[in-house]
Amino acid sequence: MKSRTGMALAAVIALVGTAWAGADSTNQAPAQFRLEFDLVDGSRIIGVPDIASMPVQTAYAKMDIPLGNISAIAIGEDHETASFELRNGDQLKGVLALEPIMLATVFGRVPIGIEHIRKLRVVMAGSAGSEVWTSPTTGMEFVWIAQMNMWVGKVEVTNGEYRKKEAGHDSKSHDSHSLNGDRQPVVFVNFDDAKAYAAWLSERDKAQLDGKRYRLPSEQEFMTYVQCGDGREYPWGNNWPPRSGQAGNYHGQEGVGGVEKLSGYNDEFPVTAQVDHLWRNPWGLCGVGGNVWEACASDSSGGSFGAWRGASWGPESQNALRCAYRNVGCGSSRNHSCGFRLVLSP
Ligand SMILES: [Ca+2]
Repeated sequence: MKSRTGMALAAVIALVGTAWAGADSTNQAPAQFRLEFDLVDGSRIIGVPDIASMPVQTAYAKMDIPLGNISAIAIGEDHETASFELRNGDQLKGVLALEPIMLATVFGRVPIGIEHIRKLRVVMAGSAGSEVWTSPTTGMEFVWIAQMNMWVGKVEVTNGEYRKKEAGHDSKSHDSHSLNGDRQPVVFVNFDDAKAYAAWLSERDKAQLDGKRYRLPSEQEFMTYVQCGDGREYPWGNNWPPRSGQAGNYHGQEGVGGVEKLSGYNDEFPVTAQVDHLWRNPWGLCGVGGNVWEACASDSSGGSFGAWRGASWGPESQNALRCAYRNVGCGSSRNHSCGFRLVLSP
């Protein structure tokens, strides 16, 4: 523990604007943001950056974009060109003039040069999506949604996680594409199967849950996290059609079969997608729209069926892709496009 004198000295140094290079220098970084880097070698690193904006030269202007306006940046293979996804839905291309970013990580301070970066995402620290709970039994991740005062499953429950309870479960295949991979969402489960799984996992993780339990979300809770607090029409925003790579897994041009496909959209997943590969919404949740219809309860007791929500990878109408659309098909049916996501709450 640092002495009072040390703390006073640090305060003085900070006051006179001198760089403080001691062990606590990470505290000087703009800690309201965290950056998540996907690196060229396949590794991932998370930390607090020492910058508050990104300098970019576009075809028409030189700009300095505050991190708070940025959702993600993909870096081209030339290690220079960058595609920005902004939080308001705008897209921007340009050249990044970037010194290595100093990142305060759990390993200490690490410089990350642009040549190592494939993609980076900006997460607002302390906001939804920045804190994760991991189920000890399954490894399933839940993100803290402060606006809801509860944890929501980051992704849909997968075949691998479901088979920890039902070892023989088979999610089958569709048109010779497997639906049964460990990281694909479990399908051929109904509302009662999902409810039983939540109860089983609550029992298995009980010692760590501190009185909380896993359950199915209510339809109202689903509406809150699919709209991310801004009343959006569709899970990705208000634009129609969605932009490729910036929505979920729907029946795009890559879809199988002769049924009409989403115009101008290609998500590269002909059937269910591995849940980790899906577009992430502003609250840090993947696949809330598309991939599989998710079983929701009528209220937050999680006890009785409300509706299937969020649409799927299969052919759906434009209306069915809206956040508010309720698929009130039978809760006891099992098929290739219906699965579920869990929440964790008191
Ligand atoms: Ca698709």
